[in-house]
Amino acid sequence: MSEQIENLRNIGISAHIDSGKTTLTERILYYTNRIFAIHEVKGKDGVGATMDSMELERERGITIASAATHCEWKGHRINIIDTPGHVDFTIEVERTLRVMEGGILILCAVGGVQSQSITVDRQMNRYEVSRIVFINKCDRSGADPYRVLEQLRQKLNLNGVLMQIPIGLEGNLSGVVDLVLMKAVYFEGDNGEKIRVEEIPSEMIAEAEEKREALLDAASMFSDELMEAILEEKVTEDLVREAVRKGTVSRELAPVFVGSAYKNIGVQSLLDGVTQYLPAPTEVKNNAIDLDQDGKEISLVCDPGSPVVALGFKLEVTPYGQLTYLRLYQGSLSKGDNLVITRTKKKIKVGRLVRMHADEMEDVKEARAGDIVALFGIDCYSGDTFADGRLNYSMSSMFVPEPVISLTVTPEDNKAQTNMSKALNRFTREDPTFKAHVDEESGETIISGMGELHLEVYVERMKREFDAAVTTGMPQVAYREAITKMASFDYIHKKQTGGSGQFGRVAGFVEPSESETYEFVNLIKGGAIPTEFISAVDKGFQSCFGKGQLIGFPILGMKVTINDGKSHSVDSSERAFTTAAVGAFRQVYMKAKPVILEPLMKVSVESPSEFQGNVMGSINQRRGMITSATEDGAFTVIEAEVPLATMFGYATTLRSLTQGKAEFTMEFSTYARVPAAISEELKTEIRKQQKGEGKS
Ligand SMILES: Nc1nc2c(ncn2[C@@H]2O[C@H](COP(=O)(O)OP(=O)(O)OP(=O)(O)O)[C@@H](O)[C@H]2O)c(=O)[nH]1
Ligand SMILES: [Mg+2]
Repeated sequence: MSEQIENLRNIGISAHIDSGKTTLTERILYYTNRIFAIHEVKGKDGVGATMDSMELERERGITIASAATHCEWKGHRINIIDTPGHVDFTIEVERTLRVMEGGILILCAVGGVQSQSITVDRQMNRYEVSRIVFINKCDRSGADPYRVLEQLRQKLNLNGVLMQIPIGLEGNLSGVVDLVLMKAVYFEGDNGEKIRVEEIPSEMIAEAEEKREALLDAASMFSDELMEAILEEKVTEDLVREAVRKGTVSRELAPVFVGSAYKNIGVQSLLDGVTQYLPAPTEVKNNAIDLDQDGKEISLVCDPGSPVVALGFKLEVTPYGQLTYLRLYQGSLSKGDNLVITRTKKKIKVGRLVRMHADEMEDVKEARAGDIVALFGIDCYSGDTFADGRLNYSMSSMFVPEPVISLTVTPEDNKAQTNMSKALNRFTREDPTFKAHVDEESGETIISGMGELHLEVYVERMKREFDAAVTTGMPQVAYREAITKMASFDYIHKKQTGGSGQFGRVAGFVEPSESETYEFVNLIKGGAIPTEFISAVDKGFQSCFGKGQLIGFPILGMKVTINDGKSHSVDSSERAFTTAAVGAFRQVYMKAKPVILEPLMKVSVESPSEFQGNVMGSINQRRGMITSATEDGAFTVIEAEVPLATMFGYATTLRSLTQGKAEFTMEFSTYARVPAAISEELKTEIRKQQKGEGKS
């Protein structure tokens, strides 16, 4: 097989929950001879799909951690990462799409564009990922790929164009018509491995011609040659493919394939699509910033001969050492090479270099620009840039959402305590959206993350993989505080205890700010506070932001301006000014009328229309605001914004309200002010809790 970069494809497989990502990947591995039998997600044989290798994944039939593999198809090498659909594990999608130039966006032929399809599409846009679309589950009753295509255009604003149409639908799905070849393709044998190409069934010819025309129309926008050929009726297969490829690589066109992964229909055509239309690593732009040139942006050159630049996008801590997934942007890597981690300037030696196949490692001697590999036994953080010692380059990392929910975990005995620390150490290293800390006042360990499922999975893994018996408290919402008014401060810190004393005065004002973070403005003139102490003042204020005085939660969006102060030639010090700032903060904060903010979640419920009333009622009860309700056949999709605090246990409620026939997803939308009435209750409740914790 050719090792040329032009024949390499890096693809992420992303989609809404349960749309068939892992099932599709299993087929891909089978047809490319990476595995020799197909096992289903939650299949009767109990083996489970290759990519869902974690015990919990197999039991629950969901993907939790993304997994990488690679295969060969018609002279191309394809690196694949299968990602989870549950939004609680969204960081896995984020870091995958950060490093892949191509993606397969799967849509369910029945569900169409669902809430997570929209999220994933947004992530693909964020990292400029070229995509092809697979409309899966065309075998299910209610399948309607044409409706899904319409949604793709309307809801995702993608220029979707059918490359194929299905032959039969639902139970009668038997193959696809390839609109480039204008042939019918059937997938036969026990596992759809035998491909039979035939003339298009006569009753489908008219439809196929109409759809091909639409394809040619769309493709010709990207090729004058094709446009001419259409006029002269001299269209060739190559001309069409080249045009579609151009449109796909520039992300102006999204070729759409149809089929059923489960029934083994259409997967090989999709693989052809991956190699034919998605970009090679050389065809996309990637940048780094040069820290030696004031952060100037540098275009990386996907060339094995250039000095190495690579991004560590995912970590796994194994009992034998850390596994670091790397995307190599330029240069070549071999065992024994030296690299430098830009953040720490630490020099590392490449020991074991491996390629991943789900949970297995395959040693390789060398990796080249464009490739995805893993290093073994290197100590670093997720998002670190690795470079040849001659370069001081850093690559922008990925977007990491903040946790919205937390939970106390209490080990049952000393052994559990030790094991829990080990587990938390590992999980927080691997997953930047999962955090753990010990509360200073109560001494309890608190874990926080993206949702109930996220935390539940880690607690379960602590028990299973680390033998850490723990009990958990009630889930707690990650509230925030924010001030609503401008207020001024003027605070003197003075202390005289023998020897040299402490003195510092800071004056200024605080005000609400648009930006979510802490802002500090220095308007001191004439050295009222000497320059060398300004950063100490800044530090003092900043240290207060983690804990507001209202309910003890972090503060969002506050600007601190200092405009006056005083120092003492002997008694002033950095420490004195930091303490003064903390005092000033305490003096001013409540005057600035703080309020409580709570996370609002974007909730999407898909339910049979007959239960629409029940679902809406349940959302209203939860202080939710319904933003839309769309009836689509027998199903209704209800979108709403609901406070996270009211959503605990919603899965159970929804099940009982809809006879288990509805599903919902939820993701963080924004922070919003808690209504006054509830705010009072909440204050009392949280204070009570904090006191209670203090005692225990
Ligand atoms: N009828 C039908 N079922 C399918 C098809 N593809 C997948 N499924 C089923 O849908 C369910 C979910 O499949 P998965 O492959 O786990 O879906 P996923 O997208 O990987 O799910 P997550 O990783 O948890 O988001 C399984 O029960 C599959 O057997 C298909 O083409 N047709
Ligand atoms: Mg999966």
